[in-house]
Amino acid sequence: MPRPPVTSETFASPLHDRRAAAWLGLSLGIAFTTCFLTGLLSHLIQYPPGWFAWPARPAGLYRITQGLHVATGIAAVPLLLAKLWVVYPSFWSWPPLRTVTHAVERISLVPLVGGSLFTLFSGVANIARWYPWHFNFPATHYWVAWITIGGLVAHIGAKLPVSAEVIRRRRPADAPADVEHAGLSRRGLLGAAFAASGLLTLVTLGQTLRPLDRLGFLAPRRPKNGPQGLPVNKTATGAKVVDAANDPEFRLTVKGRGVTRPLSLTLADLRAMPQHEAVLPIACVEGWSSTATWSGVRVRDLLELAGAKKGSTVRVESLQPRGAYRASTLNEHHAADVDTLLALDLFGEPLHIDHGFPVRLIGPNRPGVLQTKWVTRLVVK
Ligand SMILES: Nc1nc2c(c(=O)[nH]1)N[C@H]1C(S)=C(S)[C@@H](COP(=O)(O)O)O[C@H]1N2
Ligand SMILES: [Mo]
Repeated sequence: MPRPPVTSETFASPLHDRRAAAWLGLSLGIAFTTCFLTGLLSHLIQYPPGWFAWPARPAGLYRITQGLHVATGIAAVPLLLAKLWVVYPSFWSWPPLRTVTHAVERISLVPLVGGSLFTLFSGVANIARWYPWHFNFPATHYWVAWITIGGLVAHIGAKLPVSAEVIRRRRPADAPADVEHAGLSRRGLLGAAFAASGLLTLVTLGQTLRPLDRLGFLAPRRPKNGPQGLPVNKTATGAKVVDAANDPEFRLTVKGRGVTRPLSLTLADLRAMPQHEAVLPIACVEGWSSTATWSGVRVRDLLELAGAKKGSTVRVESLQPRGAYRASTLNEHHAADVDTLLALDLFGEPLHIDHGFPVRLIGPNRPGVLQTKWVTRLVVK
């Protein structure tokens, strides 16, 4: 085979070295695994298979797991870029495929590198609410994550012995000292990658950690921006519910196979029922979260009034005519929880229309997308 003009030996920088690759690889492995597992959990909660029922307690658990998902994804961006820069000479290694193991290892780089770039880019774009694509984000992000993790498992299998050896060993005495080379040293590169990673994470975490709020200048949602001191993702105008929400004929109905006494209640009827207060966060899948004091009617009280059986699940439907988030389901734990409310008030005042006036669902330990606004119907299964 003729030798190509560019091979791995063309790149002689000491930065492209195995120690840097191993340390970056270890950090990326931890970040990706955490990001994948928390993402998988979020997917299970939103599209639960029969064997899975996400508990209602602890109330703030999803806020933590999803905060971790977004934080580890963001932290991985500078690490991945540094890692690709460190290892790109080996993409030109010659001959391209030496043995079967070498072939498997190299082919697994296609899903690994392609998948990593795709999931990180689409995730960050989603947080920034920028959708430069036409595919369904959650489904594509989810499936590409599996492909990426497949590539990662193969890659770790291939590289673990070498990397573990490199990391365990101290720097050999005869290794070329960094200072001999002009430009960025290997330590400098590693330091810069880790610093960028930490800083990016810190300035984005302001969207979920109140003490970091003032640092959160990269966070698109801040805990206190928005009407009634709470961020809004979908406005009433955007959801096309303004007229229906302000209609004096508004009714909340409770119906379905699981109900013996169907209900149709006015806003005044709801206000006349026992009111309960709960301090609960909105924890958006995009990573921002914010705690608020809500009050309204317990879903379990309504179910009891309607004669629903214990352990019922409930579909909560919005006035919103269209859209993926116009309805959500309460599993038996969420439907029965004392803090799962159809809220009428936020911080002691009637809900702002962008927060779901006249009635919204709020419950413990639920992703923001499942806290349905402008609720008009409960369908008991
Ligand atoms: N009907 C309806 N409810 C909805 C949504 C929606 O698009 N339509 N968006 C959800 C999302 S993604 C989040 S994070 C929360 C945001 O609640 P907030 O606007 O009151 O802060 O509402 C949820 N409820
Ligand atoms: Mo959300």
